[in-house]
Amino acid sequence: MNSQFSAPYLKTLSLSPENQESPIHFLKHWKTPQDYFYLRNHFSYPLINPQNLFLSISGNVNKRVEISLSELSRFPSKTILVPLECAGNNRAKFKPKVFGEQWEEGAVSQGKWKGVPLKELLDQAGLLDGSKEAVFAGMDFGERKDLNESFYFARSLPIEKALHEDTIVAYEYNGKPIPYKHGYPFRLIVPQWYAMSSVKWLMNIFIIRHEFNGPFQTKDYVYYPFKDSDLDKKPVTAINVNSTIQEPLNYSIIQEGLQTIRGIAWTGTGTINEVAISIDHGDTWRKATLKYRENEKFSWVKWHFDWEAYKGEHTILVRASDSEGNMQPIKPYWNRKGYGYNAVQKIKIQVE
Ligand SMILES: Nc1nc2c(c(=O)[nH]1)N[C@H]1C(S)=C(S)[C@@H](COP(=O)(O)O)O[C@H]1N2
Ligand SMILES: [Mo]
Repeated sequence: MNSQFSAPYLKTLSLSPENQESPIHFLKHWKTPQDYFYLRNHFSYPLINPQNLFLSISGNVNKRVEISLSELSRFPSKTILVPLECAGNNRAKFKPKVFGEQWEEGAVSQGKWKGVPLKELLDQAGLLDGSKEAVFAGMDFGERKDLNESFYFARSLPIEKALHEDTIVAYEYNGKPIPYKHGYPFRLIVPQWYAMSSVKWLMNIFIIRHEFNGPFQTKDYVYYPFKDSDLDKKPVTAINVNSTIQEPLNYSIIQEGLQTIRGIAWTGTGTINEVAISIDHGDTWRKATLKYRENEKFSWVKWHFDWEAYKGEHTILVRASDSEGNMQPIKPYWNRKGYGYNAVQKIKIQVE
């Protein structure tokens, strides 16, 4: 083997269950190759019976529906470029520190998901009056030590979000069947929301007339603003506006003269409309140049900023804002379980 052709690896946090970050500074493409897509799992991987690839819809519906993989691929489909970001991305940066997987900035990746709008499938089943939420259960399950009980990984969506035209049941990723570790054969894709909603190995959809109270809905993926009380809690839903620097690397030594600072930015609702850089700890900001992916409303944007680097130690800050008027804050919004981190990213570099 010629080492010239070696490729990046994922960054391992744990192996059972498997949690690995993307090598984010290598993600220069619009579509993350599956080998570099971050992995986030609550349980060990489910066993999948290739003879029995069905998705069921039941509950508050006119008739129970079972759909096979080949039937699903005959429905009208859409293909969308969607970033998935773990709600715990950057958790390691909260101060005071919070418990949970200590993700740095690599729990985000994006690619092309092809699938059928969930609405089409729900229409087949026929929603009955009073349908309030759709619950999505994966094939993976295991014990929750905190509750002394076993659960499937299950999440719900309000019925309006379930019926949104871009909420899809995906069966392909980047033009191929979804990779096993990312949810083969069926995966719910919920654009604009943190990725806990995008249930992998989707097996059952239940339509319910009340609010779902599974532990991944009501214990986890909830913002708790206070350390010692549950006061003012609220569910984790849409992605917060965010950005990251891919080049140069934190604590790298670079040459003086013209240098390009690069990265990506993305948001939940709306689109990115500005990315700004500060070299003076946030006193002044200068606009970076943005590159959008045409005809893809959810895609991250690529940004770059040409900088005349001068000798010394510098801190580079990046801050994105979106069309809904949201801007990355200087300080993160601290919450007990460490979700939704989106404070401005900082790197330190030395210029020689
Ligand atoms: N069935 C199932 N779906 C799941 C999860 C899981 O553990 N089981 N994890 C969720 C979370 S928290 C995230 S961030 C994404 C991770 O998707 P990936 O492993 O394809 O990157 O899947 C979501 N869907
Ligand atoms: Mo996540």
